[in-house]
Amino acid sequence: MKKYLILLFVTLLASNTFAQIQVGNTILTEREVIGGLDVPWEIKWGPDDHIWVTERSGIVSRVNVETGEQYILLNLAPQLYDQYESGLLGMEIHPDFNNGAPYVFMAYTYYSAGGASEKIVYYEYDFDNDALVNETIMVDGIDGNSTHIGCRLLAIDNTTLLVTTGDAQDWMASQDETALTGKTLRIDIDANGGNFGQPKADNPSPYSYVWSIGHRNAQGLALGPNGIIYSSEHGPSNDDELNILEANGNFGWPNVQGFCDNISVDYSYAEDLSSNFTESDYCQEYNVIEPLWSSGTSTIAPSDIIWYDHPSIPEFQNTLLMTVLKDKKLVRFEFNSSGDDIIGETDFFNNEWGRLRDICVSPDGKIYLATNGFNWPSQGPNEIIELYNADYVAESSYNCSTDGCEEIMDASGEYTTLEDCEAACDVSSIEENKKESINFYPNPIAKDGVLYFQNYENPFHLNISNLQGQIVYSNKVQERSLLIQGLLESGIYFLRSNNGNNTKLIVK
Ligand SMILES: [Ca+2]
Ligand SMILES: [Ca+2]
Ligand SMILES: [Ca+2]
Repeated sequence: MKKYLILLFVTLLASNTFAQIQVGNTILTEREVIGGLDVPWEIKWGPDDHIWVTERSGIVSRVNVETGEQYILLNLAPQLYDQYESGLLGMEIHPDFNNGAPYVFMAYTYYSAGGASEKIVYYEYDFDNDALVNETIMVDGIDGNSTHIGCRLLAIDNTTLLVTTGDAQDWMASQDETALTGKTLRIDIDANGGNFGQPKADNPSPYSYVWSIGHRNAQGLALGPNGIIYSSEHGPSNDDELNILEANGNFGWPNVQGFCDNISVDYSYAEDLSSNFTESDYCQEYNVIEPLWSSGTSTIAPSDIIWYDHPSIPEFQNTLLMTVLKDKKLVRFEFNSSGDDIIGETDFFNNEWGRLRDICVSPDGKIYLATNGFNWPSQGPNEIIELYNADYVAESSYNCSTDGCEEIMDASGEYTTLEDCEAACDVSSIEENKKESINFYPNPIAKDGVLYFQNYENPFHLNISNLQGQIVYSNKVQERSLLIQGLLESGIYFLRSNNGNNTKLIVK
C-alpha cells in the first residue's frame, strides 16, 4: 500500500509541478508561479529578482518566483474606475531603482467630473516598510472610458518613459495632436535632471507629452536591438497592428486601418474618408506610417510584446514574442538582421492557458506569462506561468572587478574566457579610480557635524545607505558641504556618488 501511495505522490508531482511543452526541438518545463490573481495586467522582472505585478482591480505586489509568496505593496482599489477593460493597467520600474531612484510608474483610470479619466503617476518605494508610498501625478486628465484606454509603460533608458494611450472611444481624437488619447507619450524620468515627470525636451513639441499619433489602443511596447521601439495595437474588427514607433509619426487611426491598401476599411470609424478621398489618399496626404504587420480581415487581440534574446530557448532567441488575448496564444515574429522587416510568423501555445495578457523574462532566460482566463473580460484562471529549458547549461563568463576576474554563471559577463578577462583587467587602475570617486572629511564625524567634500566642483548625486543596504538619503549635492545633524543617527554608512563606489562613513 505504502509503495502505491509513493507512486501516486510521484505521479501527482510530475503532472502538477513539471508539465512540459515542446517548442521546436526544445522541451520547456511549465510551472505555475502563482494563481488566484485578479486579472494580472502587467508583469515586470524587478530589481529585487521578484516579479512585480499589477492586478486590474488595484493591487500592486511583488511575487517571489520560487515560493509564489505575494507581498502587497499598494492597493489602489478605493480610487479606481474599473469597468470592463479599465482600472489599474501598465507599470514600469525606474531603471535606477537600486541607484537612488526607487520609483515605480503606473497608469490607472479613476472617477472624474466627466466620468472616467486616466492618469500616469509614480510612487516611491519605501524600503523599510516594503510599500509604495507618496503618489506623484505626472500626467493627469487623459480622457478615460471603460474600454480602449491603453496603457503600456516602458522605460527605454534611465531618462525616458514611453506610455501608450487608447482612443477612449473618441476615435477622431487620435488625429488631434492636442489630445492625449490615441498617442504614444514620452516623459522625462531623469532623476538627476530638473525635468522629472515633464515632457522630454526633445519631443516633437517640447511642451507636449505627445510623441506619436494615430493609435487606436496600443497595449504592447518593446525595445529591440539597435534601439528600435516596437508597439502592438488592437484593431476594430480588422487590422491589429505591429508598428515601429517614430518621433512625430502618424500611424493612421481611425482613417487608416492596417496597410494603406483600401481593403476592409471600417468607414464607421474612418470619418474623414469618402469615395473621392480613400485610405491610400489619406496616407499620402498625412504621411501615415504603415505597420510592419497587420492581422488582416479579422483580429487576434494582441497585448504585450517583448524582444527575447537569451540563448536558453534557441527557437525564441532574437525574436519578438507577442502575447495574444482573444486568440489565446503566443506569436513569434522573426526579423531580418536590421530588425525592420518580418521574415517569419509562428503561433505557439494555442489555447494552452487561455488569454495571454503579458510577458516578462528573467535574466537567466525564463519566460513568465500572465494569463487572463478563457473569457473576456475577466474569468479565471488568472495566473503567472513559468516556462524554461531545464536542459540548458549556462556558459559562464567573466567580469573584471576590484578583486580581479570573477566568474558569472551565465553569458552576461563582459568576457567569455578567463584569459580575455585577465588580459584586460587592470586591478590597479580600478583601485585608482575608486580613490577618486568620493572624498570627504572628517571621518568619523560627530552627529551634529558638517561633512566637506574635497575637490568639490560640480553638483553630484549622493546616496547614503545604512549597513542593511537601505538608502537613507538620496539627493543632489549642490554645495561643498552637507549638514549631518538631523540627517544621520550614530552608525556606519556608505556614501556613493553617481559614478560608483561605496565609501564608508562613521557617525559618532
Ligand atoms: Ca510586461
Ligand atoms: Ca496604423
Ligand atoms: Ca487598410
